[in-house]
This record gives sequence, structure tokens and C-alpha cells, in this order.
Amino acid sequence: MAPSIEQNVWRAYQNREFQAIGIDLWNGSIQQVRSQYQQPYNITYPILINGSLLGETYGVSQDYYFIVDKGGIVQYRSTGGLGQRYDEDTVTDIIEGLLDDCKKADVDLNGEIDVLDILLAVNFILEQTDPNSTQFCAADFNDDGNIDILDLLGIVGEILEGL
Ligand SMILES: [Ca+2]
Ligand SMILES: [Ca+2]
Repeated sequence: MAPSIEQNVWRAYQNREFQAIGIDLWNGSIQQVRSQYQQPYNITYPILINGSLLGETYGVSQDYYFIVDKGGIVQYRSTGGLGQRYDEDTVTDIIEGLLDDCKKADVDLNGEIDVLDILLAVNFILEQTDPNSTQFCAADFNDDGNIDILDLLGIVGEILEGL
């Protein structure tokens, strides 16, 4: 349901290369969508309006959930139908997998792992540079959601292994 998408999906991934979008299949007015849907449930992701034709075209009604990758390919489609939910673990796994499209330790994304990757990771730690999401994924060597000294050690380990 929408509040769960807001809480578990949108708030978790909104700062990464992820966008949640709702579609109003009832062709309600902007005011109706706001007052009956966005405001009562505190929905902050965008809702596209006038979506009934889209629903008819793809044969879906309410309570369907999709994950579409960067190439426009549907990676997940929930069973759908009134009151039906999505599988939270499956959805999280798929999104994580799509976002973690990086080579660990290659922080500058040039295909090589060397001292320049350490320097860039240090810059991220010192907040002198902001990583994009792929750089963040590469610099977060141990995948704990932070870039810190442990990740530097991991990157150093990769370099030593390659020598
Ligand atoms: Ca590199
Ligand atoms: Ca980390």
C-alpha cells in the first residue's frame, strides 16, 4: 500500500538513483489526489494523474507494484488487485541489486583499482567531494551504507591483492 511504499521504499532509497512514482488510475483531479491520497497518508513521492488509460493499456487496476530498471525493463510486478501487497523482501533485494551496479574499490570508476581510488575515497570521507551513487557503491567496500576507514582498509587490501 502507498504508506508502506512511502516508509519502506521511498524514504529508504530517495537519496540514491531511485524514483518512486504513483499513478492515479481513477482520473481524479489534482485536488482529489492531494486530499484523499497524498495528505492523509503523508505521501511525498509524485503521483501521476489521469492514469486510467495507462491502466487499461497494461491491464492493471489498483494495488499493482512495478520496479522498472534504468533501461526501462520491468524487473518486478506484484500479483496485483484490490488490497494486494508486494513482497517487501523481494522488492528490497531487487532495488538493492539494481542500485549496486558497481565494481567494489574502483572508486573513480576507471576500471583499475589503485591509490587514486583511495585518495578519492578519503575525499568522500572528508566530505571534500560528493560521490555519485555508483562511486558511493564502489567506495562503500563493506556495503554497510557508510564510507569510512574500514572501507579504506578494504580498498588497500584489493590493491595489495592485485600486486
Ligand atoms: Ca580506479
Ligand atoms: Ca562501508
